[in-house]
Amino acid sequence: MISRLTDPRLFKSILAGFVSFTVALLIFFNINAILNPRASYPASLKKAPTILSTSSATEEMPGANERCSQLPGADDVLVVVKTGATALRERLPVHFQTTLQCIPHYVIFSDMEEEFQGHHIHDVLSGVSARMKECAPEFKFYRDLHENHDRVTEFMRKNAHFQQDAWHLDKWKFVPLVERALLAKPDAKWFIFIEADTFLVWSNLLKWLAQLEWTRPYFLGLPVTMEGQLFAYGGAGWLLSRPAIQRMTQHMASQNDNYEEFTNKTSYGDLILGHVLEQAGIGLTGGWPLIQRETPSTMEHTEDLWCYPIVTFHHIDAPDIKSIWHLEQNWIADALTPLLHFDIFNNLINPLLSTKIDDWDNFSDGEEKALTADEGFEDCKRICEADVQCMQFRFTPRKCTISHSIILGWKADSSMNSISGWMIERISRAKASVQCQRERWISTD
Ligand SMILES: *[C@@H]1O[C@H](CO)[C@@H](O)[C@H](O)[C@H]1NC(C)=O
Ligand SMILES: CC(=O)N[C@H]1CO[C@H](CO)[C@@H](O)[C@@H]1O
Repeated sequence: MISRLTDPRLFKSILAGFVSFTVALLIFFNINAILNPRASYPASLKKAPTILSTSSATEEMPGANERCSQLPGADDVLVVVKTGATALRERLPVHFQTTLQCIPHYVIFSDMEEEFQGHHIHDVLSGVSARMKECAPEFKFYRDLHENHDRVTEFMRKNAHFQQDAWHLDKWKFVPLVERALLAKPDAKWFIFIEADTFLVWSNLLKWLAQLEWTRPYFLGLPVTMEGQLFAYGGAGWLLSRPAIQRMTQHMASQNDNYEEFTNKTSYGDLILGHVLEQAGIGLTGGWPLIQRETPSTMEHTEDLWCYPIVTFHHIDAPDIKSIWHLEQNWIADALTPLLHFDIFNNLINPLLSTKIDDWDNFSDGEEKALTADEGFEDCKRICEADVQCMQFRFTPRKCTISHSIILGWKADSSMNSISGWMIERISRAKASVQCQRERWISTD
């Protein structure tokens, strides 16, 4: 049951180039999202279908299950949301309507102090040294933002690069975030750090933490290595126990200038934090597959994940947050078992799969087979049928891509002539054979 798991594919796939590509996409599409609020989310991510898209967007949000705010252990956890003034207008409201309703102790840190929809937002950068605020190039944006604090939306309209600038500034938040979190709730046993596009399955988090010994210095997250540094991928969410933060702040006490200089030279905030924690003697414990950097639509659903609970998703938009949250609320109403990867698959993804969907793409790293100009969708399907493990396939002219894992994927531009199909019977058989006698958790000893 108890195993130390990391996902080896992640180490391969998360290359600096990929990260910067993702960042560029995020930057580009967020500008659209803010300038055009009706297209409520980055189009790149929204090429992925909204799960349960059949339920109308105008539907009233059902209330929280009354159990959700009284779950055992909730008082021992502080949820720390990291965001920025140029992102929170778009992203925070759905969290107020959903998960944050269930969480008794949370704090929101941003790059500017303000009141937003009745919530106090803290400026996590207020304590960065005056010296760095003067000389580090990222703080020009901070100064501009603060000069425009009464009209942020207008400021964003006038500054084409604001998303990029906001992202560059973000790296300065990670270390102060941890220090400020401890000050915000010194008696918390656990601190979980998420972003405004992270979805947290609160009921599962509490069940997970109940199994870990909080008195030990824990750093849990999704392991990534870049520039030789192991760290927890930020957007997927990461956790620290109180002793870990205490050890880090003691270590930092005499070294703050050094770490500010390190931050000044380093591009990624999550990498910076991983470095600081490592220097303080705190190792990272892998939390995959509980902690995910994908959405239900873009992740690979494989049978070996199905008996694991799910704790976070990343890159998630408001409609998907509502769908998963709704499922979680129904779940905790009558189930004592945690919400598993299987339940996400079974309730949100499986109903959307079909033997054939036109103009649909898979987002899969499958195996590619060349086809002749005469061969079509049916030929691609036969290739999949011939491989007993094949779960889905995608036909594009002269190419057939097959995959052993199940990924919903997204709508493809019709110019791509992309047609996807799933092996519905194989998937049903796989589902029927699942027996999660006891859910599997990532434990750390
Ligand atoms: C911070 O980095 C900038 C260049 O990005 C440099 O000009 C500045 O001197 C650095 N400041 C310190 C204190 O290292
Ligand atoms: C949109 C997208 O990423 N589609 C991918 C589906 O799978 C093939 C094969 O791996 C990729 O090349 C496509 O990019």
